[in-house]
Amino acid sequence: MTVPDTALFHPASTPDYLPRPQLRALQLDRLQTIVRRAYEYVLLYRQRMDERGLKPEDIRTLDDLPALPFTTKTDLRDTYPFGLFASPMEEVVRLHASSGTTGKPIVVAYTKEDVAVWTSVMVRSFAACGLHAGDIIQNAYGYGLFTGGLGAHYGAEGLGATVIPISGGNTDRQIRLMQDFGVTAICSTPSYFIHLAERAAEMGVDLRKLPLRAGIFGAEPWTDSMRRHIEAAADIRAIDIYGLSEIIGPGVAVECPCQDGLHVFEDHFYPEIIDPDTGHSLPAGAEGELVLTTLSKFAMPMIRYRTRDITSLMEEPCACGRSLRRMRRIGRRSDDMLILRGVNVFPSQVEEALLAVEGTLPHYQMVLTRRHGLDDLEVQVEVTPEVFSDKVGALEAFEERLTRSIEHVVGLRAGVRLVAPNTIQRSEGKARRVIDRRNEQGA
Ligand code: DLL
Repeated sequence: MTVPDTALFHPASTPDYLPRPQLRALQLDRLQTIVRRAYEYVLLYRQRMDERGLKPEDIRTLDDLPALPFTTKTDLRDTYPFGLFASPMEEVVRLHASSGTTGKPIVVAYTKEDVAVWTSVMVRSFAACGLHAGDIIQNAYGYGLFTGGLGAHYGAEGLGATVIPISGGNTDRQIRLMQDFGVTAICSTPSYFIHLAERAAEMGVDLRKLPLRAGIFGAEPWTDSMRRHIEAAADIRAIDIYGLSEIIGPGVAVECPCQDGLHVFEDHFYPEIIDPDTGHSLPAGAEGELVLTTLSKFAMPMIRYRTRDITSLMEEPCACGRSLRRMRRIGRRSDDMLILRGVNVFPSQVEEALLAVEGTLPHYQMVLTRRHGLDDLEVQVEVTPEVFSDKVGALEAFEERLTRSIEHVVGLRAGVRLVAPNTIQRSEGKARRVIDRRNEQGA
């Protein structure tokens, strides 16, 4: 496997622009190697393939991939901590872990080569965003077991840019350094950046007047309305980056300057779209669950990993010239879905409905309770100080407008409560949008 020499980095020298037939040949070659490796070294893969009477040599073309069994988060939990490793510990140079919301954490492993691949896809991600040596990148993704911090760090260094490893939190200091060091790009979750922009305004710092020109935002779903809000508040380009620990971390897919879908680094991660209910592959362009296969990861190959993220693949070529297919931005996860009074509700739809009404701020929480055996949703949302200082009657009218907007987008009448500015808890990492109190006593 060749990894681009990042010191001499130029996007044209990467597989970003490979003609599709060449890319597919590379994918097949890597897929066959990885399936062989998984079968040889990982008991779970061997057992699952044996159950289906499959041998690695049965993977003759990329179209044979759907014959292979899926891997799920439960498999990672059940084999905790090291059961899916395909490399001996002597070759594993890094572990990351995610705590998850319930139960056991999951652990992921990297060999030196895996870290090099991760660095290369992050370098390519930053380059696709228009960053280069000379840029000063403030990395506000959390450092530690979360993959965001170190993933972006290695990528920024690999690109030859200057990285400020500040991690999440300590917002006032972030703003001071941003001014003092002339930061040109920031990496963080979109929700943390919104918090930072608000705090900057409170401190009398106008982000629009700073050299900051790009934000590389990911790790949580965010809508186009949120993007517009961020771009206007800071006069920057807000770029979407996607990834997940199980596959590598950030750097699985990223937007190019066209900002119309995220290019998947298909030479390392093979995407498929399936129906989340039946598991069947869906035709090109259809929306469904994203399934990813790592084509080059040694320490912990992932075969047909069910991400739970809902998207679709765009087959048409992109104006930027990259031959890598794009996926539409992830608005939701299949396990995000709430069913309330028979209506399917996703937090991203509620966000869209709220931000469609001028005067609403992108700080909201959905609180679920149960009354007399029936589920109830209350959407708490912050509004601008101008709206909030209005008379009671005006506030009620505003709440009613939001209720109607939600009803229009989601098809459900939910309670809306305007809350004072700065009431909804800010997060340094991923925002928590849903508070489920349905099983609390007395609820
Ligand atoms: O969040 C890796 C990452 C770090 C990505 C920094 C981008 C930037 P996990 O903690 O394992 O890894 O969470 C992965 O987060 O399955 C999606 O549901 C969600 N997610 C990540 N990026 C995006 C995005 C990191 N751009 C899970 N849009 C994924 C929407 C995203 N959801």
